[in-house]
Amino acid sequence: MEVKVNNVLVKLINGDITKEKVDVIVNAANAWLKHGGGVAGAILKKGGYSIQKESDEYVQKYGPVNTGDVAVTFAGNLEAKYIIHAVGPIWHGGKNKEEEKLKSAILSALKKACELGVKTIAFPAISSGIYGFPVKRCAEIFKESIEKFTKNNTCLDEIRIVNIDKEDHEIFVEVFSND
Ligand code: AR6
Repeated sequence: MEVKVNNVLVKLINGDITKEKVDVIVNAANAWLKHGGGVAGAILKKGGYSIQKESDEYVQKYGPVNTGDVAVTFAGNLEAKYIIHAVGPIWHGGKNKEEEKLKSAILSALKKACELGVKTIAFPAISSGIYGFPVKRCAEIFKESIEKFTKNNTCLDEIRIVNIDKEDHEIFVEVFSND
């Protein structure tokens, strides 16, 4: 599915994010950039150990990444130029500012992509897997964040949201179809 949000093309894709041909792939990371399962595990498996090595060096130098913030590494063997590691919140029932923190993670990744001077970016549904964030609410927050960001966007041409899970992907399609 494709929609134009302000001046940016937004594509929702059912598939493996590591196969996307984009300038930046966003990782659904944890604070210590220890890439375990889910998207992070897939990125490491295909991108190679250099991504973990660079991540470890980052944490050694700057400390753990705050929830809602991002860190950048190169993308190893992946076709992308960079990985933006975005740390989403763990869902604790919604009373721990999880929504605000997810929005911050998305907006921080978009802003960082502009600083890197890239044109295309692919996001996973940050926090909605191992971190337990409700998928529909996650999709709504993605939509709100992209609408907000693209009002003043002068750098990105295309934003993709890629999910390997068909049902989760369909929830995103439904949310982005509603005005
Ligand atoms: N391509 C696209 N989407 C995927 C893929 C893939 N290869 N694999 C999973 N998904 P998750 P989180 C979807 O768990 O909740 C890791 O251990 C999945 O269906 O990757 O933010 C990290 O190191 C779900 O909708 O991210 C952290 O510790 C979405 O991606 C922790 O998990 C996000 O699922 C982060 O958990």
